Amino acid sequence: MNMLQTKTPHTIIFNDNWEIKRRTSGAYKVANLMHRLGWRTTQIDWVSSWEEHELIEYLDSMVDANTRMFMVSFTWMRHEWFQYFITRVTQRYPGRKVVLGGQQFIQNGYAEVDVALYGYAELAVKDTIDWLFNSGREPKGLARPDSLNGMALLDCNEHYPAMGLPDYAIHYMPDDHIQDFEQLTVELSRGCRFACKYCNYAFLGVKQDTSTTRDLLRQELIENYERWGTTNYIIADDTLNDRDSKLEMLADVVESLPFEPNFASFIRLDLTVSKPHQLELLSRARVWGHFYGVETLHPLAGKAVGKGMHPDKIKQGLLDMREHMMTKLGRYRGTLGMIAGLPHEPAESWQQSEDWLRENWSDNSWEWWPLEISIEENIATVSEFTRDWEKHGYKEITDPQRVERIHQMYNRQRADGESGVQHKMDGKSLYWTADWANIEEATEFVHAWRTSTWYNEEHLIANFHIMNFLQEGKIEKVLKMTDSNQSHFFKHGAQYNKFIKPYIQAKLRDVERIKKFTELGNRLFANQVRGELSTPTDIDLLDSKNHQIPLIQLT
Ligand code: B12
Ligand SMILES: C[S@@+](CC[C@H](N)C(=O)[O-])C[C@H]1O[C@@H](n2cnc3c(N)ncnc32)[C@H](O)[C@@H]1O
Ligand code: SF4
Repeated sequence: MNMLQTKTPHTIIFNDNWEIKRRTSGAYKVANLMHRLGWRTTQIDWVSSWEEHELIEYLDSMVDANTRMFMVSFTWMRHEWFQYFITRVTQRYPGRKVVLGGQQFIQNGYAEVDVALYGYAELAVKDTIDWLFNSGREPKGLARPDSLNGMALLDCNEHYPAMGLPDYAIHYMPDDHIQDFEQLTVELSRGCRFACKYCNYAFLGVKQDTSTTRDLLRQELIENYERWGTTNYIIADDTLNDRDSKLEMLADVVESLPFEPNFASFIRLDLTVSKPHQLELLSRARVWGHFYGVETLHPLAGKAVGKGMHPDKIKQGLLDMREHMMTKLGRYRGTLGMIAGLPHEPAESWQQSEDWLRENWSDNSWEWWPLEISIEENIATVSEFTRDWEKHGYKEITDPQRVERIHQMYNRQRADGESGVQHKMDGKSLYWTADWANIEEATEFVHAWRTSTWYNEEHLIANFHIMNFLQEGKIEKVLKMTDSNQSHFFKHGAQYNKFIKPYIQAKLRDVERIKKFTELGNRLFANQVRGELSTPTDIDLLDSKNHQIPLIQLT
C-alpha cells in the first residue's frame, strides 16, 4: 500500500434497492469508473436500511479530508427519504460535492446536490468530474430547469449516449462483502432492437450490435466465481434474444465454465417461436428464468403495439418452452408481463387471458400492469404513446374526482414498490380513457388480481426473484414456492437478516481498525486502512486497454 494513495481523492457512493434484496449494478459500475479516473471509492449499499447510528459510525471512520464528493445512485430512492438523508449527510460532512445519478427521472430539486446525471452515465462522468474539480468546461447539454429550482441536470442519454461500449463488466471490491448465494447483474449488450409503442426504455430501435465479447464475458463470470463464489445472475439486457450471436456467445461461454451458473433474463417469446433454435441456445446457456413481455393475448392489441404474433402461436410457444427447459435442465420459471389497456382490447379479453393462464400456466407465473402512459416529456426516454397518445386512440380523463379515485387506488407518485404499477417513476401519468377501456377499469382489474386470495396464496415466485431462493432447498421445492413464501420472507425481516445485516456487520468490522488507530492518535495507520479499503485490490482488472476512459489526474 503506497502512502500516496491516501492522498488521492475519495468518494462515497450510496446505493439502495427495493423489495427483494439484490445489488443493483449501476452504483458499482460508477465505482469502477471513478477508479479509472484515479479516485478511491467506498460503496455503501442498502443505505436506507442502515440504522442512523450505524451509518454515522461507518462514515465517521471513512470520511476524511480527501473525501471530496458524495455520489448517490438514485434509481430506487424515494424523495422524502433522500431529502432527509442528504440534509443530514451534508450537515455532518460539509464542503463535499454531491452528485446524483441513475435511471429515475429527477423530479425534485435538492439544494444540497451539485448536479444530477440522468441515465447511462459512463461517458458523462469524466466531463462532470473535470468541471466540478478541475475547472473544466460545463458538460454538454447541462440544464438548470426552473422545475428543479435551478439544480443542474444532465440528461446523459441525450448528450452522452453510452451505447455500444467496449466493455460492460463490473468489478466488485472485497469491502462489498458479496455472499456467494447473491445474484449479481451482468450486461451483455445495451439497447433494444425493437420499439414497442408503450416502452420507455432508453435506447430503442438499436440496429447495431452492441454486444460484449466472449473473452470479456467469460473473464467477468470467472472473476465473480473465483473471488465471491457467484453463480446466480440477472442479465440486464432489455431483450436478451434480440440476436442469435449473443445467445451463441453466452452458451459457448457457459459451457466452458468450471461451474453451472443460473441466469434470469428478459426474453421475447415471439422470437423464440419464429426461431425455434433459440430454445436449445437458452438451455445450453442455462438461462432458465425467463420474463416474456407478452402483454396481451388479443390479436389486434398485440399488432397495435408492435407485438403482432398471433396469440395461438404465443400460447403454443409457452408450452413448448416449458417442456424444452424442464426436459433439458429440470428447472424453469417463465413469467409473463401482461398489460391491461392496450388498443382495441376490452376488459373481458383481459379476463379471458387470465383464465387461460390460470388453466395452463399456474405452475409458472405472470404479472399484470395497467397501461401506463407517462406524460413527462422533459427527457429523451419517452415512448411512442407518450409522444402521441391521441393518435393511438387515448384521451385524457380530467374529472378531478375520478382522477383522485384512480390516484388513491394505485398511487403513481409513491415510488416505493408498493404502488406496483410504475414503469417510469415520474409521477406524471396520463389518466387515459379510450373506446375499448379506461385506466380506472385497468387499475381496478390489476388491483383486484393482486389482492386476490389466489394471488396471495398460489401465485408462484417470478423468474427474477426465484434466483434469490435457490439455496433455500432442492430445486423442486424452490420451484413450488409461492409469493406468500416470499412475502413471509419480507414480513419477518428474512431478507434483512440474510443480505443486509451481514453486510452492515462486515462493513462495521472493516472500520474497527480505523477507530482503534484514531483513538490511539495514530492518524497515519488509520489513513492506511482507509486507503486499503477504498482502493481496488486488482488494479489491472480496471485498467484494461479495452476501456475507453483514460485515467486523469486531479489538479
Ligand atoms: C434488470 C432490471 C430489473 C431487474 C432487477 C432490478 C434490480 N433491482 O437490480 C428486475 C427485473 C427485477 C426489475 C424490476 C423492476 N424494474 Co427494472 N430494470 C432493469 C433494467 C432492464 C436493467 C438495470 C441494469 O442493471 N442496467 C445496467 C446498469 C449498468 O445500469 P444502471 O443500473 O441504470 O446504471 C447506470 C445509470 O443508471 C447510471 N447510474 C447508476 N447509479 C449511478 C450513480 C451515480 C452517482 C451516477 C453519476 C450514475 C449512476 O450510470 C450507470 C452506468 O451507465 C433497467 C432498464 C435498463 N435497460 O437499464 C430496468 C429499470 C431499472 N427498471 C425499472 C422499473 C420501473 C422496474 C419495476 C418497478 C417494474 C415494475 N413496475 O414492477 C421493477 C421493480 C424493481 C424493484 N422493486 O426493485 C425502471 C426504473 C425507472 C425509474 N426508477 O424511474 C428501468 C430504468 C426501466 C425503464 N422503465 O426504463 N428491473
Ligand atoms: C423490459 S419490458 C419487456 C421485456 C422484453 N423486452 C419483452 O418485450 O418481452 C418489461 C415489461 O414491463 C411492462 N411494461 C413496460 N412498459 C409498460 C407500460 N408503459 N405500461 C405497463 N406495463 C409496462 C411490460 O409488461 C413489459 O413487457
Ligand atoms: S417492450 Fe421489450 S422488446 Fe419492446 S421495446 Fe421495450 S424492451 Fe424492447
